[in-house]
Amino acid sequence: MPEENKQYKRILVTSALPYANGPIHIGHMAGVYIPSDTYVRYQRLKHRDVIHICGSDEHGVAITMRARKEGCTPQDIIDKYHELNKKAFEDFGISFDIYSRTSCDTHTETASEIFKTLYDNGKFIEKESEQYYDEEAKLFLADRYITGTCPHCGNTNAYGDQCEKCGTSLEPTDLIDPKSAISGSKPVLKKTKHWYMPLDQYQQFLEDWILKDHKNWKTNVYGQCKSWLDQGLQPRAVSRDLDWGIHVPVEGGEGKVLYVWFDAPIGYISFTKELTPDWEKYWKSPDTKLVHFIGKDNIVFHCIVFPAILKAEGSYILPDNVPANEFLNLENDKISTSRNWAVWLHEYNEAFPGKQDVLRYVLTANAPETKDNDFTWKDFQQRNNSELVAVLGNFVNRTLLLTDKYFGGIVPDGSNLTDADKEALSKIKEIKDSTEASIEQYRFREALNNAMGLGRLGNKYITEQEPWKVWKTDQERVKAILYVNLQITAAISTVLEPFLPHTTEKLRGFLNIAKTFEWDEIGEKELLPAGHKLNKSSLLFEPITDEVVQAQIDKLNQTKIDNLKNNFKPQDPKPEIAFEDFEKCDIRTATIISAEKVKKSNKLLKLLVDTGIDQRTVVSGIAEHYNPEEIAGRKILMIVNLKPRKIMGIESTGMILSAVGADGSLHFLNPDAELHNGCVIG
Ligand code: B3M
Ligand code: ZN
Repeated sequence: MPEENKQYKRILVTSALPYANGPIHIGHMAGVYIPSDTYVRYQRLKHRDVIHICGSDEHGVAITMRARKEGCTPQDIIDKYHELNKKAFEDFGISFDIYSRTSCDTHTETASEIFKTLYDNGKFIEKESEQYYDEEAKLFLADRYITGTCPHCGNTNAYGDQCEKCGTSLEPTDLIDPKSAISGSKPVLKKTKHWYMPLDQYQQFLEDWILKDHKNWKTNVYGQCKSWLDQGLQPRAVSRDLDWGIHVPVEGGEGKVLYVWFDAPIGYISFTKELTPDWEKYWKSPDTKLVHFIGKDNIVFHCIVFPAILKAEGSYILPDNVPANEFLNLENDKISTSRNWAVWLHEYNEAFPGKQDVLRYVLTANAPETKDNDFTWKDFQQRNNSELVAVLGNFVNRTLLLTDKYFGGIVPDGSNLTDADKEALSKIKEIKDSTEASIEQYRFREALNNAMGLGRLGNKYITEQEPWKVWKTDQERVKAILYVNLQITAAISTVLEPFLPHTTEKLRGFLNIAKTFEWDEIGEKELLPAGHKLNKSSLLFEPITDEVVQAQIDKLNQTKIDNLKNNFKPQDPKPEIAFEDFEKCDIRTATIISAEKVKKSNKLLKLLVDTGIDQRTVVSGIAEHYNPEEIAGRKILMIVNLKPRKIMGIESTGMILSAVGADGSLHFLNPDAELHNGCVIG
């Protein structure tokens, strides 16, 4: 292990447990699961004792809310999404050593045991507080089950923990006219007892452990921890008045469950128990390196709350690193499960069979490692076509095809190497070492770019050496050239395995090698000896067409329209007017005679309209909704007595009436019978 890791004998890697209340999307993959899988695959190549733990997080209000929304039970929800997500990860090639679920018995026992140990050792404080209670449904209300008016912006659909309109975080008692989302009744405040983790008592320990001993953590993680610590830690409830979750295993715990963020991280321990009888070797030995892969919204739970719980329990190790990523956006908009604004992993697997590595590549190359980043389908296509196909795939394909064509697929003799050949070969070690260093520091974007240096090296070398030309005059020389290319190709089949596991497996098949090369031997010794027989090869990557990408963009645009339609709320009515005010408006039936675009404007059309009274010019903001060639002859309604206005230098003498749909589309209005132009609308 590199210098800073020398004291560790094994590595315990955990990936955040996805809530089993919805599918996995590309934000989860970029933030957590691709980096963690890349890291673990590399550690396996180094023959380290490493295990990768994950599973479904199946408690918490998010699941009961989804069940209510879908009209089924929480058990139905977790069964559905646990299986869906487990399969999506498998199909994508995320190589967990175990993917379990927090509804399993081992977890219930483990979480209960840890809670009971802390309770028996007096580590909790017990406090009584007032919570909203629904007397009709006979249950206490979790924050998200209380709605009311936001005191800051007047939004009448604010939740007990947050107003999603103005973003203010709220306490349930802040809401005006609170209502139960269960029964609709007005909830009452009722006393209830809960157990609290006194995080304030671990302030000094956490300051020393994080701020002094872990200055090497990523700045986004270190910074968030510091701001939490600077604010001063407060006691945090570790139980809830809910019926879905792990029941509180102590006296007075009836009708109460463990807070989901108390139980979920303990899932890492429970699942390790399920994986191996040697679980304590991983969780209780100081020569284990524990690494939590998570998204930034989970930093406080993995760096402050869970370590405090384990510190209080006293027998577990704490994480060596928590390399949390920031968030990934989609086409410049926040990924959102509730708005269905996402690329779902299981749908990607279906739409792009055999192209899992393309998404792995793009989400690593574009990973939000230090700041939020954006995924676009155009970038997906561009990186596939200009990096995977044009560089890596092109180099490997030319090497293998030429070896087959000139030497019958046998690795040629590499004894007569020139300085240029030796120079190229010497770069392999440099590239492998830089890839290793970046992975060890959790810099996967940089590591991938370093590893892709092998493709760039090979492409540059083969283009400079031009074996297809040299073959005409010096076939001996071509042996050395292709020998060098094959050594670079062999290195690719291992150094890129952590990033592109499906592709490198396919490549090893072409090279006719049963397994990866020894990581530490790459760049140090010959990988493919002269005389080795290659198999027939095919393309590693195919170009992605505009049509394929447009279909995905159209799908997202349709989602946007569906969201607008499903969440349509009419504008508030305008202030009241007298009938006489309306009577001043002279509205007539009319017909558009001709239409043309207004120069330098993409919104305006210049129309010639027959109002039955006269023919007149009207400038109208309908260019994004109607094609000028298609609307001549269209019947419309028009206000004919508005004062003329100059718009883009054109005098406009009237206004067409139209309705804007929920999806922003614009529609002319016209009567339900054929009428002359000039009929009065009243
Ligand atoms: N279920 C994921 C989330 O906050 C949460 C992670 C638990 S890891 C122990 O979306
Ligand atoms: Zn608000």
